[in-house]
Amino acid sequence: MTKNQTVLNWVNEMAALTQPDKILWIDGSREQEKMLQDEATATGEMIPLNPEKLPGCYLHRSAINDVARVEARTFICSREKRNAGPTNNWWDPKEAYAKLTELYRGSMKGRTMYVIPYCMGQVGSPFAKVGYEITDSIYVVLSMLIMTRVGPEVEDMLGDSTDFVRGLHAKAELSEENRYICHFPEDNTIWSINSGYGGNVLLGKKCFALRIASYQGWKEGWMAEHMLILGVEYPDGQIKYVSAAFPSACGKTNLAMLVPPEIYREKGYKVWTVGDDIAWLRQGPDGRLWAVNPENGFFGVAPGTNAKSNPNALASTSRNTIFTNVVQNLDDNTVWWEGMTKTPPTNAKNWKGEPWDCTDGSKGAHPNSRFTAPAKNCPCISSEFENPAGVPISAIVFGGRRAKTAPLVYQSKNWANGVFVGSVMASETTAAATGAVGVVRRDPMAMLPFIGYHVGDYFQHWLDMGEKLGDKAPKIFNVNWFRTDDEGHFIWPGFGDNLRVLLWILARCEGKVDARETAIGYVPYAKDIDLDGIDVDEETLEGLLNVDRDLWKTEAEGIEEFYAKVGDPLPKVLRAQLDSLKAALA
Ligand code: GTP
Ligand code: SPV
Ligand code: MN
Repeated sequence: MTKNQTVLNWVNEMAALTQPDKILWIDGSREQEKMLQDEATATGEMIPLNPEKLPGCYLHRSAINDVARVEARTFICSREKRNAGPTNNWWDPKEAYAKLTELYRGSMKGRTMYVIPYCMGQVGSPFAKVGYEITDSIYVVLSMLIMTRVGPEVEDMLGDSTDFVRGLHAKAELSEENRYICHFPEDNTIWSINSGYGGNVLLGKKCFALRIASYQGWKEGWMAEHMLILGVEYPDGQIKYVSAAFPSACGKTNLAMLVPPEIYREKGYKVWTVGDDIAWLRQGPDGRLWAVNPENGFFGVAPGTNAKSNPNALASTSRNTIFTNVVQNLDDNTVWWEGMTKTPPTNAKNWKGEPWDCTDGSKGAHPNSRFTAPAKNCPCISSEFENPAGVPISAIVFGGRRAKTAPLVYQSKNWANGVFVGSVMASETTAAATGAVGVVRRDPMAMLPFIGYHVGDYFQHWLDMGEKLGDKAPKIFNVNWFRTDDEGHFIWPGFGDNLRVLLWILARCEGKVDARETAIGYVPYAKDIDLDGIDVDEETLEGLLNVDRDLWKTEAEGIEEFYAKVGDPLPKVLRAQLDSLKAALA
């Protein structure tokens, strides 16, 4: 247990409020983890899986009304309303604290309060930051042990500093009406109540590493982004790093763990995973942009993950993994989800724990069912994963799910134009958050639900970072793996074949390949994307690269509307970018 008086005072204060029977300080030891696994097994909160086939693995079922992030109940409680901006729900911090205080009061009676000291980033790294999460959920403790770095070294790193994020989580009654995920950026504080699921409660993840950290990065001159980080290794051994921002359930984990197509593997190409969801980026001593993955595990989407689409993710889940809301195969006590194999198990329970055999057409696993797997399980984890200095970024890639409009890939004209491209991203919504699925919405930099301050200030911060980086700034691109044909089928094969696009991107960064200038930016010549070994002909590729003037005119109207919503704080530079786009389309 820490000697840090600020931590101790805060924990005492939260304990006085929530009134737990016991307080347990989490120390990161295997013994303590085992004790908690056994206790959660005894209560049924965690179901141990087949120890031969899935050693150290557990299944957890969340409450049926609690299966995804709840954006409508997520608040930025800045002192001034203006600072939450038009894309966040704002709540006056005094009112939020008052309301939630009443909800927390006595909520841990009869329960144990766990206090988790954790570090986002490599302990001791200049990027790293300490958080404490108080929770009454063993599931949260066991998940945080996988997703973050926990242990006495974290408390040593903090010393007697007061610079840590204070996270309070209580399951309470899991009531939907009283579910609140509140962020107090000016107080380094997160209060979450009445949920037990994923991004609502693993407070190191979206709440700290994106919402609070984006605010800290703005104040301190660095960036917290919803980005994967990967390294492409060339046959000569050289490795180039790319970070990519796609909205939730739009392919970050898959791209981060990409397996090169066979003909590339034979030549010696490899892809290494540094991170699959979050990147913290700052200018390094050499003037370039460097990135670390602040997480220590993957909280990945289960459905669709299989030995062909993402063998590395599947391998990552082979041991010491928690599965949430997937199918339990009762024949051998393993797990299953849609898209894992062709044939569902016949003797099984669905994600709700009901007998299930798929004959009624219902889904066995929830569409947002997930695995929580240690990063070190990943066969393609980068040798730089633990490097406290991070990796230098050559290219930043934005992308989303667009059935039409966005071409397979294009390059922005310069940093400011790249910030424009990121700021006007749009994507179809997915099951990762509650609400309608498949609706196109603006999702700037894939950060719409994660920016902890005013979106206009956030855009300005991106522009300022570009000024600082100057000619050492990464090049900015946009990709879309999700264009569909008239029958609604994806045209581009995606997954491993996305390497073909990454190689064009990296070739552009080194000035090794030409491109065609269009109204929206530089688009590849079809001949420059290698189609060897796939079932896509050059004509189809031309189609995928097409920039449709009419669709883009409609797009420009959508951007206009979104920018109007951003209001006055919208940087003039971006307004000018929109005007030149319109002029180029006219
Ligand atoms: P979060 O963890 O929610 O942030 O999601 P993510 O961005 O990591 O998405 P993930 O890689 O888990 O992919 C989500 C879904 O998109 C899965 O069903 C994948 O099978 C599908 N997907 C990923 N990459 C591709 C691709 O290149 N093409 C197609 N068609 N689908 C893809
Ligand atoms: C996402 O929704 O982008 C996720 C899952 O990565 S969650 O942790 O629930 O936010
Ligand atoms: Mn995510």
